[in-house]
Amino acid sequence: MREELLNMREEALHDIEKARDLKELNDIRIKYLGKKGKLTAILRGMANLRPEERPAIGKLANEIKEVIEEEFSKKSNELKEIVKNERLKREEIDVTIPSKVAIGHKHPLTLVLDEIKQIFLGLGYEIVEGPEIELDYYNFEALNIPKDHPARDMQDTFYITEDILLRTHTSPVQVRTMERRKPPIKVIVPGRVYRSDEVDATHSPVFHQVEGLLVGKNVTMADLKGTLITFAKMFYGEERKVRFRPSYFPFTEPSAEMDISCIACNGKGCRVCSYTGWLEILGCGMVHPNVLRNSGYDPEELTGFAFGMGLERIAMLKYGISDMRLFFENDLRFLEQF
Ligand code: 2NL
Repeated sequence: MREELLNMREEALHDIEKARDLKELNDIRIKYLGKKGKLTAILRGMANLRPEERPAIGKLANEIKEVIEEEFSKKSNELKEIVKNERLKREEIDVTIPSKVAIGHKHPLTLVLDEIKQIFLGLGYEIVEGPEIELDYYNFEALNIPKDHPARDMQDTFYITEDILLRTHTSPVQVRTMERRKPPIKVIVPGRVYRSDEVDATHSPVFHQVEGLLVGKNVTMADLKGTLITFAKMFYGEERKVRFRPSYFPFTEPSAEMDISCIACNGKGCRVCSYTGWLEILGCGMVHPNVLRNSGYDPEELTGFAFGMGLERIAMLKYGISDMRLFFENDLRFLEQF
């Protein structure tokens, strides 16, 4: 019986050693230590032993049981450790791997506006904004555009009521600024403006303007020219030629259009400049005496100049974009190029 016990011990330890997973190990435990297990079976045979042999065999059986249990528990911990390590390996996350989060960037119109703002801030201008829903008075009347003026054609404007409309330019903000403050005034006014236009490559019912206004004592056309030539060269490059052509706006007198030598052909003439060598980039003029009077200023005492440009047009010329609709479609293939 002693022999039997020792053999079983060897067999059990060997089986435990070979177990490959917890399920197998548990089956081995049942095989040896379970109610119907081998150890139990051997111990049943104790009844046939002589009484004086029983204590020694009983002691050995208990020792063997303990050894098997100890080995079983060691092996069980080993297998659990292996399972845990495999799982850790499988679920490993390397937090140092660079993630491919797409970082957004500025819209081309914002890029161009930022650059324009920076130039005028450098020249001592202040940036002012105002309402997109305006009174007829500020959008037209105060700007020397009376009720019967052709620029007031209903087709060119979105009216909300008789007196309230979507602004067609940012000039009403300048009028409001003049009303509120004493000169000198030196502001640029960027913003969204509205016209009742059909969408095409060069028109949109919503677009953006940057206007500027300077009012003070002894302000002349020379100040206007100096300022706008400086702007054109800072924005488009020192080598650009600049010219002023006479024009008409109801709110300025005299009025002019400013051109730069074509950035595509350098003035030789090409499709971009319609073979003229020049690109029109803004309108400007000396503030009309009626506009100064409407804002509470005495035109005998104060004068000023003003200018306005379309942001979309400026951006199209700068980046060589041929269709204005691209700015508003938000197609990433377009936006990601800037
Ligand atoms: C253009 C031309 C212009 C102005 C805007 C202005 C504003 C006040 C008084 C006088 Cl409050 N003038 N603004 C003057 C001349 C031209 O814009 O082609 N814009 C896209």
